[in-house]
Amino acid sequence: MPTLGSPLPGKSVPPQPPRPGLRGNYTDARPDYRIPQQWSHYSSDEHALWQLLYARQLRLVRRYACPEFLAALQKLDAGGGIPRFDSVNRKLRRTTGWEVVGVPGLIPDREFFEHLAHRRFPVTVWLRTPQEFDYIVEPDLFHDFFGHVPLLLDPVYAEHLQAYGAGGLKALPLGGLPYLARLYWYTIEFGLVRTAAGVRAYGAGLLSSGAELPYALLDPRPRRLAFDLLRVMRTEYRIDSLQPLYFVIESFAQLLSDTAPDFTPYYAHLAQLPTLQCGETVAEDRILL
Ligand code: HBI
Ligand code: FE
Repeated sequence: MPTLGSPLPGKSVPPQPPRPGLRGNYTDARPDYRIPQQWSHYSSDEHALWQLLYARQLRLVRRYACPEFLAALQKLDAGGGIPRFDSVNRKLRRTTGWEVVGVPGLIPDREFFEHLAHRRFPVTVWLRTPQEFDYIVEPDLFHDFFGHVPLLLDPVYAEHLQAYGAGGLKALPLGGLPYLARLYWYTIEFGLVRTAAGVRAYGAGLLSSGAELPYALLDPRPRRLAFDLLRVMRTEYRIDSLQPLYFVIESFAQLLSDTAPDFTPYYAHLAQLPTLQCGETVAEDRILL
C-alpha cells in the first residue's frame, strides 16, 4: 500500500510549487510547469476587469513608460479583453522569436531560467480579483502580460532577457542565484531608463502598478542611482513595499553590454563584499535626481 503523498505506481509526481500557499493550480502542470491558457474559460467579468486594469494603466504608461514599451503595447493591442496567447505568439515569434507560455504562477528558478534561455516567457494564466485591483502579492496575468510581454517585442531587450536566462542556468551551480535575483529585481521588475524626454520606466513591476509607477518617477523619497552592475547585485530588495531605491540605465544597449561578460568572476568578488540594504549608500553611488 503506497504511503500518503507518494505517487501511485506508474504515476509521476506533479511539479511542486516553488513555495507553499501559492494560488495557482500546479497539479496538471507539465514537468516544465507549462499549463494551457484555456482562454475560453475566462468569464465576461474577468474580461471586463482586464479592460479596467488596462485602461487605468494606459493613462499612466503614456506619461511614465519608456517609448519602446509604448510602441510595443500599441502593436499588441490587448486592451479589448484578456489576450489569447496563441495569437500574441504569432506576433512575438515573427518579431523577436519569443513566445509566452502559460504557467500556474511562480515557478522554480531552474525552470524559469530554462524558459527564458529558450525565449519563452512564463505568464500566469489566472487574473487577480477585483478586490486586488490596486495591489497583488503574487504576479498574476495582468502583471505578467501587461508588465513583461510588450518589451519582448524590442530586439535589444529580448536579447538581454534570453542572455539573462542562459546566465541563470550557469549561475545555479555557482551559487550566483541571489545576485541574479537582485539584477532581475532592479532591472526587469523595477528598472528605470534615461530617454530624450527624461527618466522613464521599463520595469514590469512599475509598468503594471497603479501606485508605484508615478511614485518611482515623481516622488522625492526614493533614491535613483545610475545603474552599476555590481552595486545592483550587492543590494537587497523588499518585495512588500514601494521601492526606496531605483537604478537608471542609459539604454537597453547598455544593459545588454554590461551584462554580457561571464559572471563567474563577479560571483567570487561579490562573495567578499558586504551585502547592502536598500537604504544604504556607498561612496561610488552616482545619485540621479
Ligand atoms: N516564476 N512565473 C515566474 N515568474 C517570475 O517572474 C519568476 C518565477 N520564478 C523565479 C523568479 N521569477 C525570480 O527568482 C527571478 O529572479 C529569477
Ligand atoms: Fe514580474
